[in-house]
Amino acid sequence: MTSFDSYFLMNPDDVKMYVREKIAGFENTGKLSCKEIGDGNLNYVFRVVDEETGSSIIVKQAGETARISDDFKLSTNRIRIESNILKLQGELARGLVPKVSLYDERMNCCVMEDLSDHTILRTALLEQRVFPNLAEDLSTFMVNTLLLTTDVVLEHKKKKELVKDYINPELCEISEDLVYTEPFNNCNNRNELFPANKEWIEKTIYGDDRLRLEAAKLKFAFITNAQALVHGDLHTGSIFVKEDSTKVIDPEFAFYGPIGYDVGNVVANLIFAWANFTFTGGSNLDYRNWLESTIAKTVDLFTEKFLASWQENVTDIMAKEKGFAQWYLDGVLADTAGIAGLELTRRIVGLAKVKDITSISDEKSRVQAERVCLETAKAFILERKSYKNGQDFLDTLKKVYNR
Ligand code: SR1
Ligand code: MG
Repeated sequence: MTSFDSYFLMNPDDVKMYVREKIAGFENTGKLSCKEIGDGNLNYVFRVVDEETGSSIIVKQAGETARISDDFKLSTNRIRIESNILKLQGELARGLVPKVSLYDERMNCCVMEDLSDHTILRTALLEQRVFPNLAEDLSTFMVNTLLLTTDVVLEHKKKKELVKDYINPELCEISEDLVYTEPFNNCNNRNELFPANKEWIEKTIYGDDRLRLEAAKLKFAFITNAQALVHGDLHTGSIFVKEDSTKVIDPEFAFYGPIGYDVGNVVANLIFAWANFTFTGGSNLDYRNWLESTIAKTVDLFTEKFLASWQENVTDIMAKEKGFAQWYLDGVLADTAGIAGLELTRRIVGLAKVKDITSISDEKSRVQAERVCLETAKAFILERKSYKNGQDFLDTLKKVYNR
């Protein structure tokens, strides 16, 4: 009989036993099936189905290294962070994250709602599917989980407690390396440049002193600006969608960091979907129009809801000074632009790629897609203080594309 009293990495048979032992409703069932379905870079995700009733559940377990590479030795504590923050985000942004039913600190796993009736947003966008509520849902998720965890809203000692609870040094180090460092100098030899773009990237990215200086400034803001409890990895692979529902998953990179880290990741990854559409000869104009308006609307609705929530929820007396909300928001939008630029850069230059770009099979088209994303990224990083609304982001993208 397997004991779940001390940690080991489970296989699907272990997970079936685990679920029978731990989860009410699954104890006496005659037939369970279990499959590892994870496609993320870090953890193992098992889907367990009761074949008699059709009920299903997800078990997510952390290994001591990253799933994609044993190079990354990681604390299994990330599952505690993920379980806790999903509960908190579930309170702040109702209906927009999966429900967690169990966190097991010995087995370093958690059990949560199965969202198999949803699709990963990145996959759905590559299929050119439209989700009318996406900008509404993502902007609500970001405003509620971000502004409401800042110290302009929370009592300051409570906020500092949260900063302590969500210290996440190893996963932050991954972002410090993969997002803020390696794409600008290949210092750890982990970058992978598309061969036909190698020389161009070496000159345009590694060879640009001004760009590297701005990336350095953004890096130390990421490390020191404990502004809000950010998701920390809010790309389109961390979002599940179906027609009338959006669920944000995988917050294991959560920590107290800049609000723009989440907003910038969303913007950049929607731009990757745009690049895929544009450079694979996409002709569905309804989809393109929806995608472009979603990029702009996500920023604009974020801004609108942020200012409305500010009026309603801010408690700090100095934060209520006239002009302070707009000054704070301008900083968030500048970070959003800078971080969107960093994300666009690192997913093309660095280790962790995105399918939107790697699946472009025609060499010339992929070269062009990468160059448009990287030139857009540079403008976002270098001119970040000039981005004030969603159209500003689209204008840069279109200007670069039409050059
Ligand atoms: C070693 S982890 C590589 C990337 O996958 C995660 O989803 C994060 O984006 C991280 O940077
Ligand atoms: Mg993930």
